[in-house]
Amino acid sequence: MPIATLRPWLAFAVLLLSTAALADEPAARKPNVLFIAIDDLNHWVGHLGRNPQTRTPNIDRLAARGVTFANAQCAAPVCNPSRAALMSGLRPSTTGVYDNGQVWQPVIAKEKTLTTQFLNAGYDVFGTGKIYHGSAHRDGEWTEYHVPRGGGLRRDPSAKNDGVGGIKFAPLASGDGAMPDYRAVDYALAKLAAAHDKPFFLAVGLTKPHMPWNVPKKYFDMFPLDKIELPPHRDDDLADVPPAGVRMANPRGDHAAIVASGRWKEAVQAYLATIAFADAMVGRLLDGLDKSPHRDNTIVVLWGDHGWHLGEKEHWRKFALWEEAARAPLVWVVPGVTKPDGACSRPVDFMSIYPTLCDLTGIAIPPHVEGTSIKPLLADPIAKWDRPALTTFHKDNHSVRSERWRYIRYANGDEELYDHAADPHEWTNVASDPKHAAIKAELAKAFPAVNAEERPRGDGRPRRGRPQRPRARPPLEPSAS
Ligand SMILES: [Ca+2]
Ligand SMILES: [Ca+2]
Repeated sequence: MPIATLRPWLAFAVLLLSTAALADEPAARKPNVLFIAIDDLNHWVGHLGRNPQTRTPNIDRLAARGVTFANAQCAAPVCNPSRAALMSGLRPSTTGVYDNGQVWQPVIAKEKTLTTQFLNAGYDVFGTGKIYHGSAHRDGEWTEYHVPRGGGLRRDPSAKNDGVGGIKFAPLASGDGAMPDYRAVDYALAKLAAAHDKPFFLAVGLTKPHMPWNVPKKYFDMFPLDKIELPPHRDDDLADVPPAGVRMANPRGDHAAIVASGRWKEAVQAYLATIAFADAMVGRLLDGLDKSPHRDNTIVVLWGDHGWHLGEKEHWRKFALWEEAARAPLVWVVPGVTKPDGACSRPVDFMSIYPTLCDLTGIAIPPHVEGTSIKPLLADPIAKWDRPALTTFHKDNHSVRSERWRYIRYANGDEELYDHAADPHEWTNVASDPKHAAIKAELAKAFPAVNAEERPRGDGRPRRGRPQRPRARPPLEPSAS
């Protein structure tokens, strides 16, 4: 085509592009939201300093752009209730959804969920991967939902075996591109690269570092086994933990098996490797955001759904109310609100995410929402803040975290109190010291007034196909002690 013929087309194309640019960035356009959920990521991220071996350069660079919360606590230390609470604004003690297997859909109306608020406000709401437990997503609460499927993952021949009992780990011969999380990020990158005629809410749920700790071998190679340090722990740590707490620790379960196997350090290596993989996926997302036309008008919030023990208090996994199980990363970058390198030590729990997102985007916070917006802390991380964080695991078992203290009270009345000013690893339970009675009474005010009965496991409908698996753990019932 001769140049002379091209010129009018070029002019037309330029006109189209500039019109699109104008339409894309009107002054009053609401910000987009990039909502990153990371499954089973405890506080082993570099910038929090809890584990100096961990390698999370991408989560750390996100934190350096905004505010990281160093005292962020989950609403429940298990996938399903943590996520159901965060996404609905309703605590486990309100819904009775305390554990995996207790289906949330019958007790959480569509009108109440976070994504419904954004749809109603005119957003396109995209989801991929694991946002709710089991990647559940209901029609009418998302514009589009993408679930990447696994397949083709192969174990590296150097893997000794597949772990110890229920603690599953082994390097993979496959590359990053075979991982379902990689494909979830691919979906998100396409959404970030595209032009949108509405503001968007993009939820990306990474399923690692949840077990099995199977990630490409290069991530294991980042953490040579002979350099691995066990996390700080005391062999006698449970001696001052009351019976209800010892039952949660379950020392004769995973921990006994790991110690007997001699593979504790291998498990630590595998968790670190899996975190490094998840961090690399976060890096891909951030690179995609930075290259996108939405870079300067997108709120980013990153959260882990709960913590993880790797032998501290002779406990493994989540399913407990101590710092290792309750604390998780929470990072916010909010254009026009946060400043770089913000670090907030105020206690917040993940019930804050829903109302904060509403607050930041001009959406009315629905009256059922139990959390509080932390927008004041995003603007000023050392602003005064007198609300503690609350974590619940099964009915009537709660942990309250203030800036200095953790107070746990179990259904049977057993108690633990830890002074983080002197004891960051919660080794010394001072609950029985009379001089702390006033502290306990003050913290106890944060326990919920309502403690709903446990929801039945399953949704009550007859099952097709295989019967449900039995509970992996005994129920936590009040003891007579
Ligand atoms: Ca989880
Ligand atoms: Ca102890």
